[in-house]
Amino acid sequence: MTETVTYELIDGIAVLTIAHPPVNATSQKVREALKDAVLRLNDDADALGGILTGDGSIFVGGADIREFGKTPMPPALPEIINLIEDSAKPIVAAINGVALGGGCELTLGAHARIGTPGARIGLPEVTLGLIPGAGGTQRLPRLIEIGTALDLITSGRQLTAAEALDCGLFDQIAEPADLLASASALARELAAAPQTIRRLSYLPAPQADASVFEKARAACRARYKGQINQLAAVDAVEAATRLDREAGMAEERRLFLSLMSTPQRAALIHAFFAERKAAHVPDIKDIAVEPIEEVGIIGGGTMGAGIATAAAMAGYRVTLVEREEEFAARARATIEKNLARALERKTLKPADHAAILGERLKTCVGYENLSTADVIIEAVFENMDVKQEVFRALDGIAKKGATLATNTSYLDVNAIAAVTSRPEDVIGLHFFSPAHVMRLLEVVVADKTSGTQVARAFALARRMKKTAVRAGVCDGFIGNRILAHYRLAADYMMMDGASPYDIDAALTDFGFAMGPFQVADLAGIDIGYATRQRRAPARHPDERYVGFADALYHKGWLGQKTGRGFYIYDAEAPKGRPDPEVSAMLDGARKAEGIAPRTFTAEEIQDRYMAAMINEGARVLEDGIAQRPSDIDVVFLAGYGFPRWRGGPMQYADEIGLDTVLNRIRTYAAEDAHYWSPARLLEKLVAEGKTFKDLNEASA
Ligand code: 3H9
Repeated sequence: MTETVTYELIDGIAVLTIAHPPVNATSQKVREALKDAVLRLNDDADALGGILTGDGSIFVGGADIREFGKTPMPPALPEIINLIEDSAKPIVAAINGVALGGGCELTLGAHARIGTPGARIGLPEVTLGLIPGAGGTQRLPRLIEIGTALDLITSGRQLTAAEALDCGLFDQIAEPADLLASASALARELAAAPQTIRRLSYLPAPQADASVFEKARAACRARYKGQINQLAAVDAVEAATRLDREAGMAEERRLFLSLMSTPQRAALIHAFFAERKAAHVPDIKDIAVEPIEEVGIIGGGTMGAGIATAAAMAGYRVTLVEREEEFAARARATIEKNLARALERKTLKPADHAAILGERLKTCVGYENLSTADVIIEAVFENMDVKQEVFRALDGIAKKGATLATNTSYLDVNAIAAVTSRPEDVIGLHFFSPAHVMRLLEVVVADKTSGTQVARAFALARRMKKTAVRAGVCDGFIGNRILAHYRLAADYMMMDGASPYDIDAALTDFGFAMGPFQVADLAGIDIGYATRQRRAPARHPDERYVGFADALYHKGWLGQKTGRGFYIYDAEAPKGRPDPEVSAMLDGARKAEGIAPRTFTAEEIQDRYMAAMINEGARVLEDGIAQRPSDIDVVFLAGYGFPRWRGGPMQYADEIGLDTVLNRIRTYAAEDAHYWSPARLLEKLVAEGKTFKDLNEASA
């Protein structure tokens, strides 16, 4: 036996502890060692039974995801779990922390389950494009109510210990200090009455009629549009009701292995690792960060109040400063509303809610209230003069070493830093609205920002449960810069003959949460107008300008907030319906420009939109604005509604082939050589036969 699973006999009970940092994943070494340990338990004349537990704060984080896609190495996890289940001596799972995926399946192979109050359990395989592949779909519905099992397996939702006890997944809950003793007592009880040992996969097949599965399939189709593996999960659970033990297990394995080779599996696992890699910023890895306790926020609009909500929920003391008492009161009311919703959704505990409203949150007037803050985040009007004025004032009152952050979404952070005497402390923290809900945070590192401040920003993000991505300074940083570019592709297609409604439909079919014209209406036609006005002086003379939305702006059709934009919003269609008047205006605009409209298939719309996104993504890399292609993917997954099961734009580019993307760009360049000029990096990668994945792997 190797050291990945230790074997210790305590009072006649063998404690098998999986010790394989960081998450005790069931890698080949662990499977091998578990096999040895279970065989040893059964050979050990002094052992009455066994306990299976995890070392550290995690039970088992699942199968080793890094092994997926490689040649399988025996012994397979299902074999080990069968061995545990078939063990003549009882084995109790002592769940000391999270038990996920294969970890949960290991506990289902055991003969009883005891968890600590902080333990969580679930089968998150669907979030990785898979289904449970080590008996989870066959054993869980034999243990708990089949509807609950279906829900857990198709959603990947994790249960708290209390929920697990409630539904019968846990037999007991024990405090961490008592966990092994309780498990040992239970193992002894089972050893004394072997006829009471439940071997889940041998229990009678669970019963459910076909309508249960049809309903589950319909719900999955609606909720996980485009994804295939949730449907396979339903098939696997249904197999448990229809087939005998061996055939059910074989069907689960077949479905699991067939999903293993799909692009969706590759994309979702790429997304998992990409999110974790985004936190790897080489220049800050050795910097220790002093604890952050107080966060100051300037500006109490939707954004400032959202940031304040998120910071307060993360446990920080928060001081929000407004210009006038009335605005401060309004900001407090917004925060209170946000917190009430969090309470309702159980993402905030009543005690924390009370603490925030009682002492952790202060809304007031006057910058002097920020003199003790460790981090100050400015969220005022998006205008350089206004922001510079705020930073001049902050420079005078902020304590030494405080982080001075701007929440600008595109302005030059260097120019903001330049008005202070401490540019090394100035950084961009670009939150996305609503800031207490959206996961993405772009950490914008200006020329003089110190490593300490970057490290503090990542620490803050971690505590606020944000997905932070390092970005460099340019107009729009990573996300908004790329968005500004591919948004034009949609405008060009619209002017050349595609209706905004067909474009939106093609892109939501691709998997985007919303199409670009739906987004324009949601954000406000006035916002897009202001952006075009701001960019006008810097516009390249060869850039094709589409002023159609300007006409909507001048009519006062500002989108959802006025009930009319590209779409009409009324009682009949609260989510919007096509506007024949907009279509007629478009016909007129095309005629005025002498454009003979042509048709675009949904596929061409998707191809052009994606080619534009990937091309600008490559330029962002070329300019050093993003550290690696996977960081761009993370930005789009966490902040721009990109379908996770496609992995992000750069992963998608690899999937369809960079040469395909480049060929498309070159073809489109015949009609607009300026817009469709290929990124040098894309040309270089194609010439060298490389992919974005190669760049990801090469990056630290
Ligand atoms: C499965 O089980 C299939 C079976 O049904 C059938 C098999 C036949 N493997 O998240 P963290 C790495 S599918 C390999 O920052 P935390 C992670 O990349 C699996 N590596 O920690 C990171 O590395 P790095 C189903 C893994 O404490 C480091 O560990 N299971 C795995 O915030 C720390 O990770 C899941 O889907 C893994 N399974 O959270 C659970 N997991 O430092 C996936 C993590 O180099 N894992 N790593 O960046 C998680 O949800 C979280 O990692 C967990 C810990 C909650 C466990």
